[in-house]
Amino acid sequence: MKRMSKWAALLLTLALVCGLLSGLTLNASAATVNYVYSGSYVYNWGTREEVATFLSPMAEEWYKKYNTDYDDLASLSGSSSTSSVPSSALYKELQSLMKGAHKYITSYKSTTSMYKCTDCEANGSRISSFYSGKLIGPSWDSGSTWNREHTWPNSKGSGDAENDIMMLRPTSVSENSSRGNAAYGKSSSYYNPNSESGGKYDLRGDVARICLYVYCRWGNTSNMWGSGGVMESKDVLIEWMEADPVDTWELGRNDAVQSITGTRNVFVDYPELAFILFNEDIPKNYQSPSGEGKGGAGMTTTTTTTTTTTTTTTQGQQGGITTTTTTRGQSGNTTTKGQQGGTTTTAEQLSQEQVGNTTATGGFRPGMALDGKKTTTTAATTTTAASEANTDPLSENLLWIVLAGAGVLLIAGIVIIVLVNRKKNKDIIG
Ligand SMILES: [Ca+2]
Repeated sequence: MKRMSKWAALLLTLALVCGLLSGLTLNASAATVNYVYSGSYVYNWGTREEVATFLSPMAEEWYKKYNTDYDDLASLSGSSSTSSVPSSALYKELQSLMKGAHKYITSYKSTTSMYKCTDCEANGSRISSFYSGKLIGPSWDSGSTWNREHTWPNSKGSGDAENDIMMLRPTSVSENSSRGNAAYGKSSSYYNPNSESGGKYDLRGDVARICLYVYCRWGNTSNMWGSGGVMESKDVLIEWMEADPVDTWELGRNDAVQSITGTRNVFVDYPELAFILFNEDIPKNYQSPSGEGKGGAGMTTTTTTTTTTTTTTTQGQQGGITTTTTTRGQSGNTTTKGQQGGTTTTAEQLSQEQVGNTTATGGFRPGMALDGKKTTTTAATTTTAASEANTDPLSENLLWIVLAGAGVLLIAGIVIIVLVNRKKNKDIIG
């Protein structure tokens, strides 16, 4: 009996060690984004042409805040007929989500001082011209060297969207004029958005996702297609969405725009929804910020994520700028959806911030709960360049194998102890 008790103790110890190792593995798979702020505005932390294979912490919090996620949205129907898409359930839900979250609408004038946050690269001090990537600004020179490109031209009914910084992009004067008001497309007489960078950058998916944003958010459905619209055809849009996946620069810009206006371009976070909206198959092994293998027929996953936030520290990297590191961790079968369900919320209003000559409010910071308190605070962090890591599916599988093993060992230990005690009691009675 003594020997059996020793075995039980050994098994329990093994289970505890396995559990500890699992915890270490969990931390090792976490991805981080170091958010750098100018007032309440977040700098674009991304890099052009670096494919985004994870959702940013700000995005994760945003979807939690609006009590929705990819699965909710992907369960809604679109339509294979472009004329019917605007009346589809998915279109209506996307419009409601992006419009409802749009708390602050930028003025045309104010955008010039915001591009140093939204269109810089990796927290840099210069603006990256949209089509060419040429460095411009960041100071506004009244349009002599750079100006604002209406990716959805005014002449095509941009209307209220005219001042929306999501759509309005900074460009050098020359590339702005070479596009003119032409619709984007492959055929002659259409504008190829890659023509300015000499093949260095692929902007096809970028422009497709911006057009989809205006199409849904602002309801501009009558000027979407053909040479009189902004996109040659649905087929070209779908082809470009597949050929040019979201890069971290687009994702970082989505965070930056959210910090200004409160809303996001859902097609940047979940580009798969564009395929569903038009009843098209999601390409197999499609790379996207969801990072969860959503693409391809029959691919399913139950993995969800949780977000923890580390402390805020000021390093003066860009003079008075605050840096917050947010860690994105994988969390097994737990679900965070609906955590804040049923609560009535309003967008967190931060104090008024000066950016250039413009005053603006809006947005919320990563790690902030809806009541403005930090959700979780852990160890302090230092300021480093923006970085991220993709979760390796193999290490995730190993993690769950280890966790399952630990669980089996733990249960086995408990059973042995119970059996030993029962036998002990019988011996005493006997
Ligand atoms: Ca691109």
